[in-house]
Amino acid sequence: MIKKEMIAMLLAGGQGSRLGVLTAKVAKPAVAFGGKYRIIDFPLSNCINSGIDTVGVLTQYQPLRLNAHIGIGIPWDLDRNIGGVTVLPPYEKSENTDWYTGTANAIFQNLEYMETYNPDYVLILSGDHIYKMDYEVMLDYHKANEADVTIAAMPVPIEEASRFGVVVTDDNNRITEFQEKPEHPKSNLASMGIYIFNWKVLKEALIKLKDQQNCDFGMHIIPYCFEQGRRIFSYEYTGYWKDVGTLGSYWEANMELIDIVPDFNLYEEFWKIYTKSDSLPPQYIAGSSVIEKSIVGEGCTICGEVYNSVISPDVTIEEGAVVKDSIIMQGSVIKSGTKIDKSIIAERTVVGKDCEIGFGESAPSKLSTKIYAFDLAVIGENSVIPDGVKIGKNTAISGETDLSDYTDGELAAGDYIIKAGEI
Ligand code: ADQ
Ligand code: ADP
Repeated sequence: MIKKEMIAMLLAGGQGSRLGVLTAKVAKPAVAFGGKYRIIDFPLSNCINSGIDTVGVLTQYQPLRLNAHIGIGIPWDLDRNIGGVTVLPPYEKSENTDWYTGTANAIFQNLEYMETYNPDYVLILSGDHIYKMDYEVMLDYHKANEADVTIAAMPVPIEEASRFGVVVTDDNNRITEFQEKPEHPKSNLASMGIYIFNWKVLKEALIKLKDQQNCDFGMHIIPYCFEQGRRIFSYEYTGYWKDVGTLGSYWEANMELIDIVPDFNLYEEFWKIYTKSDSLPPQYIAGSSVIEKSIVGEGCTICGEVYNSVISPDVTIEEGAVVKDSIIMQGSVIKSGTKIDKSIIAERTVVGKDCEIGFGESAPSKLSTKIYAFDLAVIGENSVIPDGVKIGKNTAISGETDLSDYTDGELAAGDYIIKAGEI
């Protein structure tokens, strides 16, 4: 194999349980985003835009859609014989066929893969963040500091800092302390979960901690590197970065795309976001339609009204339907007379005629308030919502639920349905 200066390892196996019904059937990195993309497109595009041509993608939870999406990496120009993108599921190795137990354990189980490229540096990435970053600039910074480890970090509101790894730095940006999701954060500089390691340092740490249960970067590898007195630096980033980890942040990040001057711009020529997309006919906008401030994907047929919304490809919105402040994913059909407000409708869902989704007072939620307390109505993929059904705010319908003859009480635990006429 050809030697590579830096390879990337993209962690894409987490469940993303906080996205609720959206990740019931797919891994979080494969969730649709921005009308055309899937979340993993952002780190993958960053890699290719940064000149990194060798990327291992570590999958685990519900990998099918992710595998189908990545394929052999053609959209990202990663379909090469040397390097390119390699999907690394836990069960496809000759030995050590265990499931990945933690992020660092997942990387450890792929030592051989990394070894083949004999890299000087390994870049560790998360598959579930929306941002643009030139990793080459981060590498230059890493080299200039003669660092062993560089952690990308950004300031966050202090009250949110305990969701993250938190770094404390000296005047030279050398990290003097690292706290993983601390109850009482000592700083508001949050680790973005993006690390550059000198390969030798990473390898030594992974082997040393190989018997550590659930070996994790934030919990174990970084603290171990401190113990060893390694030079660990913070690379401060101040651009747009979003861990779309909750339904609220996922919805917000989508909505931010349709601002007139979006904080996160999908239209920049010099930093393209690549994705695999189906070959679809052009969108058709009928005379009866009204569309305001929205993203509308290819292959859509819009006959109704759409305001402030992100509409993925191949969606049909029939005449008399009104969609507002919502995300409608690929292949869904919204039938005539239906009104949808502040909702997320996952892929290939059919919402029948004269439904009302996302209206009324907040439902007394039987769902985890941590996940659903955003006043959003969320419908999982492949659902069939019969004519005339009303589904209130703070409500989730799990995917593939055929509600055509539902009666109250027949739904899976945690779902909350408001029957027609109940609001
Ligand atoms: P978390 O956000 O908790 O913290 P974590 O659950 O460690 O992130 O997952 C990181 C990435 O690895 C995700 O993309 C996830 O999908 C993937 N992943 C998780 N388990 C995996 C497994 N077993 N196999 C393959 N992939 C897996 C981390 C850091 C914090 C930092 C935040 C920033 O630990 O210090 O602040 O990221 O978001
Ligand atoms: P997710 O990133 O969606 O939470 P996981 O299911 O892998 O994906 O969970 C990662 C970690 O984040 C878990 O330890 C979980 O307990 C924790 N977590 C869950 N909800 C929240 C939240 N609202 N804020 C911070 N951390 C959370």
